[in-house]
Amino acid sequence: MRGGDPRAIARAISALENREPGADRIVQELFPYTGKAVLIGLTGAPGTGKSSLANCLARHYREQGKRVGVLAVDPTSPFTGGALLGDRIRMQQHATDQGIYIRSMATRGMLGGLARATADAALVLDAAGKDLIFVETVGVGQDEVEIMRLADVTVLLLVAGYGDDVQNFKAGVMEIADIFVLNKADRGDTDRLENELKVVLGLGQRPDHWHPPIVKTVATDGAGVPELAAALEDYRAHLERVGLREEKSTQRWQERLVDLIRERAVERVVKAGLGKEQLADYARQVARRERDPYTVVEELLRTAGIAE
Ligand SMILES: Nc1nc2c(ncn2[C@@H]2O[C@H](COP(=O)(O)OP(=O)(O)O)[C@@H](O)[C@H]2O)c(=O)[nH]1
Ligand SMILES: [Mg+2]
Repeated sequence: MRGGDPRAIARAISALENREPGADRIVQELFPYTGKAVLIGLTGAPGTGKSSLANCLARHYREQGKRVGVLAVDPTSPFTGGALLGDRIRMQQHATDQGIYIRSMATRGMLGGLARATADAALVLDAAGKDLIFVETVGVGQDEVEIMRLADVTVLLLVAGYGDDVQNFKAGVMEIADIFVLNKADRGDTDRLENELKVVLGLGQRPDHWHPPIVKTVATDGAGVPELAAALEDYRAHLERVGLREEKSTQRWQERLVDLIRERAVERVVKAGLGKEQLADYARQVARRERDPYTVVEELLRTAGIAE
């Protein structure tokens, strides 16, 4: 896997995704080899061109001899979503190149865990020597927000005339993305969108003093991709310069540790016998005021051996 063998990478990611017995050991053993890759989140509404842009970026960085991973997080089923079929066709041009690894992450089951699975997959790709890892996700929903928090840098794609106007996320727009991409610059009124965005961005100041740049791209022919790569490098250099890289990473791990504790606790309670029906029974008892929720939770934790 560390040599970049795609089949070994796929096996490791699947084992972690499915929480196969012994999967913990994979992370324990590969972890010392991680921390080198830069994780780049590509987010934006469906159809804004995230997959097309990931494809362009992958090509751009492969030409520079960098190794690239792409994780596509698609909430739609991999078997029904047209987008994924399109992704596969677009990505097929890289099919014979071992320096690039592409994987789509499916939605998880009852306990969620999509964000955790994606984070684990990124660790695998990091240990496998990828220099850059792109994570594509539509920016809505709990999972997606969690996934975007994993990224070292977040790129938000906007398309002129798509209705997802700048006005919609006026508040906090500075924090949403580190770099704004106005894709499909070959059509639509991109200049107007750029001006609107500039006005909104001009109103605020980020705590890290970064001024998010706006890059225009055409992901179908690669226009603007070198400029986007330069912006990514600028941001990385900025974090290094102001000494924020480690601080941000610590912050991220703080959140992930809490997520993992929560996930493991739920998992143990389920393993100790809390199925869907039992959960419904407990809920009914609480709803009828036969029992209070805290006593129920303490009892469940005790059964799972977590509480005394
Ligand atoms: N005209 C034009 N079409 C684009 C551009 N980027 C992507 N597309 C098209 O938009 C559609 C959606 O792109 P896709 O990359 O699948 O978007 P995603 O859902 O965000 O991953 C596809 O048909 C692309 O060929 C662009 O810059 N200009
Ligand atoms: Mg896509």
